[in-house]
Amino acid sequence: MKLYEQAATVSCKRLNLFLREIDAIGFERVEINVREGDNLTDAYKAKSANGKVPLLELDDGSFLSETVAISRYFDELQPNDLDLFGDSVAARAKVEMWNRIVEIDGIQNAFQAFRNTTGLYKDRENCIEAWGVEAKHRVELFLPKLDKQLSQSDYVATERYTIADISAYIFVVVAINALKIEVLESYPHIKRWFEVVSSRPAMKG
Ligand SMILES: N[C@@H](CCC(=O)N[C@@H](CS)C(=O)NCC(=O)O)C(=O)O
Repeated sequence: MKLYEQAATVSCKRLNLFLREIDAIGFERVEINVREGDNLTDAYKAKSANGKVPLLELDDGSFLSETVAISRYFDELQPNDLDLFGDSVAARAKVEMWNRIVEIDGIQNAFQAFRNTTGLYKDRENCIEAWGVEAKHRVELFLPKLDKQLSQSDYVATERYTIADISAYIFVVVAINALKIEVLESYPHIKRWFEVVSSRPAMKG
């Protein structure tokens, strides 16, 4: 298998947090440069359903896009006892629910805020300042909801660490570093959880 990535990008960091947790093996890494447009070529678009990184090439020559899909593939390929997608019928449903909420209300808005206000990818998309401002506002509306959830639960989806925590960790890092929101100063429950998840060995890779 081959993993096409740009390790420094947020989505690849998110996938790599998952892969390190389960000690994923059996693939080769291919570093590409999305800022320079390596993902915009016809050859890359023919492989990737969304034209982005990460992208996994399977041994049968087919391809998987989307961080969560690739995470799920490795998780089932290499059975482990971490149960990052949940350890019971109810837990799996809650992990799915929270992972989607964090992706849609958190990560997607954070990405749109950053892309539209900085014009980072203006070579390939229309960047609309007002969209970026509104997306940042929606991030600010989502943070108290995440804080409330973490006031009621040790981790984001359940009482155990799951993929929803990896997604939420990445979201909070983008909110702090890219959007300059004072998350840890403003939200005590996010701060408590963030300190716990940041100390996991997989975070140190
Ligand atoms: N929903 C996708 C998002 C992937 C994504 O947005 N990747 C970014 C890097 S963080 C990318 O490839 N950007 C290049 C571009 O948009 O052209 C996933 O989770 O894999």
